[in-house]
Amino acid sequence: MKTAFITGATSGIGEATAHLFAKNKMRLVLCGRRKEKLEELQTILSKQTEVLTLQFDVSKKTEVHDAIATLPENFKNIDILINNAGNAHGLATIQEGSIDDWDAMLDINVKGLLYVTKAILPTMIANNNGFIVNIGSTAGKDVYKNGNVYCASKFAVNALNKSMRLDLNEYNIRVSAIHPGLVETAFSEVRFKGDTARAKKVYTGYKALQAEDIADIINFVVTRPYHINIEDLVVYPTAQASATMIHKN
Ligand code: 8X3
Repeated sequence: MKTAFITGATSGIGEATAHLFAKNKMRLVLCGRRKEKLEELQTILSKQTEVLTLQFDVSKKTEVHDAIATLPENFKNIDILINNAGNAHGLATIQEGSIDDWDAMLDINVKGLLYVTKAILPTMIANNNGFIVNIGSTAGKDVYKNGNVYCASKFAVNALNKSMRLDLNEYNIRVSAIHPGLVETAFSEVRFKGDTARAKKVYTGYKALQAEDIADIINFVVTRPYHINIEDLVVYPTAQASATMIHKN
């Protein structure tokens, strides 16, 4: 039985991936900030597989380190790390953007991914086995107006995905990224700070990707034979041709 460790498991792509992995009988370590949501997932998914939940904030390095240090023997040997936790905060020009929003995005999307990876790697290296899947974004491939720091954080994920693979090559560790375009999750509600009407507009007039679509692709990537390492996959909804071109009805 493979053990998968998922950050940001309490919503969106992370939650959908947890459900699919449970169905496929992977042992799960589910991480997030919301205790009640983690408990709810544990109750549901424990019916299908072994589940451990860890409550911490990826952007707090001590919390990350301490939480991962508590992993019991049967959950310690992580085969698959899904670096999924990430958010957008605000959508504004550089001159108008909020420094607090910038800090949050860089702390969660970049530093958080690094803290978690650093804490998990010693076991993967010792085992000479492991798979890290970084959830980036099409915003890490192309910039768009007002995207500035969010795009920069996802360009950093893209760079880290490539460089981790170089550093970990000699340890037989696979490193992949998935870069989704518009996925209909709580993403835009967080970006627009609870403005649900504005968030909803992002996903109307066309069929956006669903969290389950990306979970399915993650599952495809991690279930290839071990000699196959997909560098990355860029995934758009059919109606989206680029970061800024979306055909809406
Ligand atoms: C999510 C896609 O287009 O909002 O990362 O940047 S986008």
